[in-house]
Amino acid sequence: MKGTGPTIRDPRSTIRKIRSGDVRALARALTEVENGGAAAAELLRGMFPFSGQAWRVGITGAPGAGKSSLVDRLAAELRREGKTVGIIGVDPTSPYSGGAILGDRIRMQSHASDPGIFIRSMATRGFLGGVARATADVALVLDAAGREVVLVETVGVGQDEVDVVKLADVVAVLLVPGMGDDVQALKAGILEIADVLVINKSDREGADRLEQELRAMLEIAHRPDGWAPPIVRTVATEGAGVAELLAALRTCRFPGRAVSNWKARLLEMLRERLMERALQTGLSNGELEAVAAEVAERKRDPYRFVEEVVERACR
Ligand SMILES: Nc1nc2c(ncn2[C@@H]2O[C@H](COP(=O)(O)OP(=O)(O)O)[C@@H](O)[C@H]2O)c(=O)[nH]1
Ligand SMILES: [Mg+2]
Repeated sequence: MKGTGPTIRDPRSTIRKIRSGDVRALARALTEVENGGAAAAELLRGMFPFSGQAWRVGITGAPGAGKSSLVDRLAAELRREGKTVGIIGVDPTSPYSGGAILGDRIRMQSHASDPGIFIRSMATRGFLGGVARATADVALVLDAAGREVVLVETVGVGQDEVDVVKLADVVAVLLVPGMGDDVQALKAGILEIADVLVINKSDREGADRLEQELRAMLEIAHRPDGWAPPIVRTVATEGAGVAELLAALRTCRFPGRAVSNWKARLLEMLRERLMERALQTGLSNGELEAVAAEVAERKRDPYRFVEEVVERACR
């Protein structure tokens, strides 16, 4: 990933430009941050004091559930309110071609000429610290750039996706009618992250049944914080239910979440940084191979070795 696009020579002037609304500077900074380029750390440190203002909304669900369509409608609704919007698309199933997911680009092109909406599609491979780290950093820059709402679209409910949406202040999980037994299978995963449950494609048959299943699920399974996720029906393609969804999202306030999210993120940042240090100072690629061979033959103690590397890295 490294080496794509021009590098940033003067992070401080870039930050000034971003703060004054320069979207080209913003785009360049995001690339630098995404790729973990040379100026990334300084950019992030410089942007951090301006962050903490945006409302960050995560939208997740299976491929084809209608996330992009819904994000598109949510963005339009927010624009009507006069809010500035940043959109981050994290979608490993969509082909990534030159900075935008093709389908999303087409679906969202209604906003193409509106500077109040800034869309960023992320690649999902090749990040040093993982997609979650890159997405969180991109969201932070959009936040500090003055975007009032940041919408994050991510596929699925696997661990990676959970990590990605964890950066959000509120998370909507999209379900579609006709998934039947899948609700049972998804139960644990859904409840872990859903602040609002969305039945999209509710123009299709089976919306009533899905809602009944979800209500039954919510009656037996409770979140540790006692929050019962509201259920909202939408037809993203027509914009139906979008205002209701926005209202439901706005009822979600979780006072402890910022702290628990930062705790997870700090640990992740530390892990990444310590690993980097260990690789720089204590452990070359060749050495790892050699040591692994010795350990496999019981000629070397792996526990002692790890201690030594950590000591060297932290000196
Ligand atoms: N019938 C119906 N189709 C929808 C609805 N929302 C999205 N779609 C369609 O479902 C397909 C996938 O939508 P998309 O937004 O790309 O889903 P994503 O993969 O979750 O981002 C597209 O063909 C949409 O037009 C809906 O509410 N009703
Ligand atoms: Mg999509």
